[in-house]
Amino acid sequence: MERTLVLVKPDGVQRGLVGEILKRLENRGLKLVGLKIVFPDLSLAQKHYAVHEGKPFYEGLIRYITSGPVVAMVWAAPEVITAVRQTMGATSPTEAAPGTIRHDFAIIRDRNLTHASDSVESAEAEIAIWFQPDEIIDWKMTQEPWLLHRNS
Ligand code: FUP
Repeated sequence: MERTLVLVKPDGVQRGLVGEILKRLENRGLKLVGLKIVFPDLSLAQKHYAVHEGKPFYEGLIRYITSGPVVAMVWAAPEVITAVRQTMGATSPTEAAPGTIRHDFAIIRDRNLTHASDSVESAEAEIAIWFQPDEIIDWKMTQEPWLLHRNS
């Protein structure tokens, strides 16, 4: 099943929004298969944001993600990457649709609360950066037939 990495960034943790963000993802029927709190060091941050190295905003982004604890999660579902990014909303909160997390709880791009993987390849690479394989728990969700079974 498709998986994605979600981070509640230091602003989300400091503002007490972990439960709210987790609840919104649970409400969609996604399956939580990994969860931990991490205070990212420079090396972890650099690995995570390697694709942005050299860009004008890179140094600030590294300072932001290493400024406090982050809650890292892995979620699984069909099309979970698209579903989670839809629930997060656009990168800039003022461009995010009403009802999305970034619209509802943030106002500037530099404090946009969350990270979510943007492709299958980046999801698998990012999960490997943040989690050991034995920290991912596959389990059967009892409500799965009511969420995922197709009619044909
Ligand atoms: P997203 O996929 O929505 O997290 O956004 P991006 O991968 O494009 O950007 C990663 C992070 O870099 C975003 F959370 C915000 C930050 N960023 C900037 O600070 N300035 C920019 O010009 C672009 C992105």
